[in-house]
Amino acid sequence: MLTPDKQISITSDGIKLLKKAKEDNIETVWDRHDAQQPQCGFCEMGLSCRICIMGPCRIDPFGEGPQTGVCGADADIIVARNLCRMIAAGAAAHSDHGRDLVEVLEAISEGKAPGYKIRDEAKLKLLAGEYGVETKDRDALSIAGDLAHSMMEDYGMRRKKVNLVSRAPIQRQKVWEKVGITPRGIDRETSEMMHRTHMGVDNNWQSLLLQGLRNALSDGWGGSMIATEVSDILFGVPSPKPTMVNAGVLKEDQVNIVVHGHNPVVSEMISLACQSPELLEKAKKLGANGINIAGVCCTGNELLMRRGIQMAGNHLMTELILSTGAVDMMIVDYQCIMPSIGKVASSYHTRMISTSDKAKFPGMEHHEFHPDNAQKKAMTIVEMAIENFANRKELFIPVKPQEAVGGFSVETIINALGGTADPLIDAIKQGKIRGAVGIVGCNNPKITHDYGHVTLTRRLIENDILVVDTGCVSVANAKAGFKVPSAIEMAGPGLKEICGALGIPPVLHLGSCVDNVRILVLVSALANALGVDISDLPVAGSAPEWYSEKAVTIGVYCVASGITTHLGPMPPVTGSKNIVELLTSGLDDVVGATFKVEPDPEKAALLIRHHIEKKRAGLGLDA
Ligand code: SF4
Ligand code: MSK
Repeated sequence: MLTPDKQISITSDGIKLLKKAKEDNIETVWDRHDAQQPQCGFCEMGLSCRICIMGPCRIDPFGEGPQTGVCGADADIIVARNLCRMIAAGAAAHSDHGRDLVEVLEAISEGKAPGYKIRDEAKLKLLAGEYGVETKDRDALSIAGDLAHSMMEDYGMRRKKVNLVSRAPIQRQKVWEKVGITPRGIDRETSEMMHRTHMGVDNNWQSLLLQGLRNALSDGWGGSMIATEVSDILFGVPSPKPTMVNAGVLKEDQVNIVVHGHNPVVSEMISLACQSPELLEKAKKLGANGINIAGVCCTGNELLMRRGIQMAGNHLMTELILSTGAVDMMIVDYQCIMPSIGKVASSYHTRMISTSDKAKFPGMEHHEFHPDNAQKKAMTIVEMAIENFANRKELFIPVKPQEAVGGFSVETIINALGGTADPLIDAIKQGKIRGAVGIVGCNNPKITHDYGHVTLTRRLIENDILVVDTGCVSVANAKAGFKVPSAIEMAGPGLKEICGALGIPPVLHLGSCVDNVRILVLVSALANALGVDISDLPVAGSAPEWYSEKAVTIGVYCVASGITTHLGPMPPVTGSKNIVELLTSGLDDVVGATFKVEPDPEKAALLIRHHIEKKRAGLGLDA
């Protein structure tokens, strides 16, 4: 039986729209989750294997049935291989997103990407310097071409290590060298991970997992970092901008276009087309008072960070938003787009558009975007959305929008602090800020929507812990009202004083899922300023409602970078006691950080606070 609505979401728009969806006979993610019960216990424990067709095989967790697969793999090997393949898939997704941006950078340099341009030359030159590309007396386009080619090499096998690894504190780089997990090439590590997990290759669970760490690092300090940095070069470094969040950002009197997915290459062009005087005029002629672009998931976060575009919702809101009947068009690129949404949209007037050559969906019209045609395509598609405005039927926009501020890049945070990290470090030293936590990741129908994110965030800021967030958490926290300067009233006295003096909220929106690398850059700056390793800092990561393979990779690169990370849902590893022990305690001796799994956010807050206080004591801060 379906869980009662009040347990499905803590958000008012979520609850009201779910009721509306039910009235409209819409099947949602919660219905399908319910229909799947009971879910496979072997899979939940990581004990099923379908890597080859001598199987599929299962290990009996009670020790009565088979203890090895047909090939002889035991529980440790099977659990390790399954986890490592999740890491490889997550790394592939984020890093391929990075590759698409590098290809746009190259196309711009060749004059083959009309409408795209280098928006931040300073950042272009900074990255060029890091990649050893000559900048003196050279124009931006030729620098961009050389930088793109140099980044492409990072994806391959010519380098000894991925270039941006040098951004990590030297102590951390030494840890990776000692353990043998310095990433050598972005695609290389993913490819080697898939190779090692083929039947009959690496059958040592420890060395498999070490390659898992190296693979995740190739994403965090490689593909994802490239994605974020090239996005900043092409679309600008984010800076704080006011915005609005929740389903109330949809407008009754305007054409509503919702962008969904991750890569700003498409959504930025759509956003520009929405400002075209010609299209605005057409919208007016057809009875609309404007063109309203809103986001869901991370492509929305990319636009929010740089343009202040409003966010209609996060992962579990993507079906419900359609049941407003107010979305004239949803445009998707890739990742986290449920294959159900084309069917949901078919109950309303919404036109659904897919845009990526690598992501097609049932019930969607496919209009493929490439760097050379994106500008024109965006105009055509937005025009189609305008024409669809007249086909609306009944609307249900259930709430008023909530104000928020987004756009906190590392550069912005350092600027807000007066040009150096010193004021933040001083506040941490004085104990006014006890530490900082990055809360990241998704929603999951196994957990009350947004409850994990909001509860944990509330408890941390109450206890003087600064929170930075990304991805779907950032929307949950904005909807909860944590992202306006007056939210300092919900913070403890020290955090309230510091954020109040700086005029910033106690919860800072750092961007999309790939932007978790901004957290790596920030903690590296703090560690370098204090002359310590990242693992010495009073910081932690958390993914209270994660669901995706990308989230696994993010968690693993955070831990491998020295950031102890809390997970709400348990990953599928409980079939191996050895692996559970390694992930939750043994990794401390290897990389100075571990995972902590705790589904209850109240208890998780205590665990994280305890960890932060332990790190403070280690630095002698409260002696
Ligand atoms: Fe079974 Fe081994 Fe094949 Fe996995 S790799 S399906 S455990 S035989
Ligand atoms: S969109 S990976 S549900 S955060 Fe980045 Fe949200 Fe998680 Fe997708």
